[in-house]
Amino acid sequence: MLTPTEKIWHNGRFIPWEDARIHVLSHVVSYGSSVFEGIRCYSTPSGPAIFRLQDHIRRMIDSTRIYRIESLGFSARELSEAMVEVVRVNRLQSCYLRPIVLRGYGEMGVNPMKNPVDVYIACWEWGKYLGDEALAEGVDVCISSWKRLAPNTLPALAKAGANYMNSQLIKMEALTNGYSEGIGLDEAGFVSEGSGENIFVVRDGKITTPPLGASVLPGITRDSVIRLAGELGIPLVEGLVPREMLYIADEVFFTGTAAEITPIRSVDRIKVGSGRRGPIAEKLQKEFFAVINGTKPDPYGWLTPVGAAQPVSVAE
Ligand code: PPE
Repeated sequence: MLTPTEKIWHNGRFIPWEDARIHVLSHVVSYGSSVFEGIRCYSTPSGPAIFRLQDHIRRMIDSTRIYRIESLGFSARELSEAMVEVVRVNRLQSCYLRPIVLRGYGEMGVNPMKNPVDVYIACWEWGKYLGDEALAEGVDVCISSWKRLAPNTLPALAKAGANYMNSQLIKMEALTNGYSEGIGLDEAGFVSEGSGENIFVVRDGKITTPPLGASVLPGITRDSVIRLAGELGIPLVEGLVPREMLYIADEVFFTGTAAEITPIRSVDRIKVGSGRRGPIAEKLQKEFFAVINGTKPDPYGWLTPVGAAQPVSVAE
């Protein structure tokens, strides 16, 4: 169960956790009209630090643009300060941040343009997404019978609430059938991504990840792993991945804010490689965790220290 924190940021003010409520006839409830982000804040020796904050804010603003939300009423800088402040006022060392932009209460009907746009930012402590053992042991996954969003239906580059109805179908089916996670194929039948993770495949020392055109979310962790692989001299391409490549790969792993870098040890009960975390996933994890835990200097500028930002107005 979710453990509440004290405060949630709403349109520029802090409100008590339990007061962050919406009316049942808010546009978002009937029509799924929200965009959101998921961001991790890590505990480092110099205090809490938010991972790739500016990149998450940029993607959130991209999502609002796709859905014709013209203004949030807050600049990227103000949003960034608000996120830092949310962590600070809740006095957390490490947490998960969930900014949500939603079409609120006012008119009913599909047209959202007259409804107010509300911005919330919450945070809470969130442990390991796919179980405590997942990062070291790997997870068992299946190919979903549900495909991902087809191009030009629901835009996959937007992180919109409605997209997660598709993710829920994939996830529920996987769990019902005894797997930890499901992988969606794209409209053409190529590998797309997990219900809440991007995917990477390794064969003969070379990494492939599906391109953005394969109905994937442009993951921030995906981008981080692409960068880390470059730094570590591991060849990586963005390219179409046929389903059966998962069965003959040496390694397969997921990336995501919640899942971080999670090895996959079997797909459809076919063992991936040796059936355990492979050396490339382990190498990437090591580098990734060294940076995010602050045990190694952050050469990428990925961490925003929570201690260093200026406070925004805090109303009780
Ligand atoms: N694809 C999907 C569909 C997705 O939801 C996520 C994040 C990713 C890829 C990875 O993106 P990124 O986090 O930027 O590396 N999924 C978020 C939501 C998880 C949830 O259950 O809620 C997350 O990992 O925070």
